[in-house]
Amino acid sequence: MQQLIFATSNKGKIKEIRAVLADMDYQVLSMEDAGIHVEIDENGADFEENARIKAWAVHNVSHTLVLADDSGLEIDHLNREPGVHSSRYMGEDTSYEIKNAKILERLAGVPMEQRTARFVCAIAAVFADGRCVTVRETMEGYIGYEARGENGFGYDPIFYLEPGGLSNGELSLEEKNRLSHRGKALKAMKKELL
Ligand code: ITT
Repeated sequence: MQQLIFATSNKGKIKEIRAVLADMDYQVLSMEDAGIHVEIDENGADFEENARIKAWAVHNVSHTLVLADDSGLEIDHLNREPGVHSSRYMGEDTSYEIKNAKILERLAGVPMEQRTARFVCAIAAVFADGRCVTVRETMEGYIGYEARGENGFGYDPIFYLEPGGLSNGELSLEEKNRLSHRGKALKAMKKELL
């Protein structure tokens, strides 16, 4: 079986990635599995550039097929914050309980039609021969009025596909992968890997 390295240290992402790529003829290794520890400076201007920075940083060490995901949440009422800074928003070590509560507080009193938001996911692949491909997908939805659900990770409990519907934190792994930015980007990337 061929191997690919997915350049992420986010355990929530790797769980979703493994589920979508399960039917492919690839063993998916995290950076930890591959024994690769590189400092990556995610200083790109957008999601695509950051995904490429991560994939190249690992490919330059492994010289094998490497994929990387750069993703985040854009909230229209907050000028698309936290955006590319989603994991750094309020500090990397701040819990998502606190980050999500802060976002709900910043949106207090904002009516539903102005609470639009989207998750964005760019995935870059660098092949063994140095060829590079990037795909990008989004999941459009709303920031709700409360955090709900224990599934998923990060901002999932406050993100709702439809007003009054389930939060991403209430979706099963399969359901989230069917609808999400990452699930859709992975499906697009699968075509590039075939
Ligand atoms: P790696 O760089 O190691 O992959 P990271 O968590 O730092 O891990 P990013 O720089 O791409 O990854 O930041 C993505 C952040 O956006 C992530 O930490 C979450 O806060 C948020 N995010 C992205 N996708 C999400 C999802 O499906 N559900 C909830 N939050 C998500």
